[in-house]
Amino acid sequence: CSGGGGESQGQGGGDDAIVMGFSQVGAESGWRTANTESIKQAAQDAGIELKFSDAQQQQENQIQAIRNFIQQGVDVIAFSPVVESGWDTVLAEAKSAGIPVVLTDRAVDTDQEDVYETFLGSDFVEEGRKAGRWLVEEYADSDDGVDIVELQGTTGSAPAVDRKEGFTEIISEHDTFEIVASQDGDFTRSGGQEVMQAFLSSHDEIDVLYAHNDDMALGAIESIESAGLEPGEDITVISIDGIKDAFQAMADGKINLVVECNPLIGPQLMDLVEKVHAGEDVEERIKVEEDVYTQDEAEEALPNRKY
Ligand code: GZL
Repeated sequence: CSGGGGESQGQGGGDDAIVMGFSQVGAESGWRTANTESIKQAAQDAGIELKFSDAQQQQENQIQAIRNFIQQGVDVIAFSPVVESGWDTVLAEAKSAGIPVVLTDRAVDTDQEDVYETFLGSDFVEEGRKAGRWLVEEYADSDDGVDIVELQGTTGSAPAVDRKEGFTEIISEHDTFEIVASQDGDFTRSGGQEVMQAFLSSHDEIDVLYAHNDDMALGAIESIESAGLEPGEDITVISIDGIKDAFQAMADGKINLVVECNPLIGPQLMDLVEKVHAGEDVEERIKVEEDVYTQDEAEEALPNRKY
């Protein structure tokens, strides 16, 4: 695939360095910040010239960035699509320019064939299942109904769609559980705080909060405490990502479960970019390994957390 890359542009890495364009979703969460740092550090370590663009969670900014990369004739384009749909045209443009594309973190919905080489990212459906399985176990002996509020990630994004799907798949096997409210908090702390505040003012009885990421859970915890309730006690809190602040909140008894979603995929991504650039075959789907952590494991795990 080196044919489509054109001359290497700009400074750094020497004449034969791979030039890679990366369009990042934004800087909306602790997970995203760690993901960006991992990608930048890994590019530097690999001697890859990285052109990096932050889209501030706007799809049109990502599409523009990808077009700029095509214009500049980069060797490889990688990106984390903020939402699943709306990529067909720009992916076709990269393909006709002969520039290979690597998807990271989030997936796209497309019927087009061969418009990207591989997708490196977590299994968000499984992350949702893990959250659901723990909850079913936790409330196995409960005779009462369990009312759940759900803080969804960005509407239309793969993690929001899939984490909802996996969680619902598991809890719907039991009639104990009901999601009484579900709303988009955009993966941010402010979004989580605002939406949880609305949930609390419109629901007298909330047993569980299921947040699609830690930043929304941490924002929601502030609203729960402002309402005079104890997060982790009065309301069971389940979250996904595994950033340090969430582990600290777990150690403080305010979050009950964290499902890990590993952002540190920079080195794997650079290996893939080198293989793709060299025209080597790569697997179509590469999943990221990750765990689940309960409150009693938080204290011990905290010092070893890398993000
Ligand atoms: C998941 C990633 C999500 C994180 C959020 O891989 O796309 O986006 O869970 C981030 O923290 O905003």
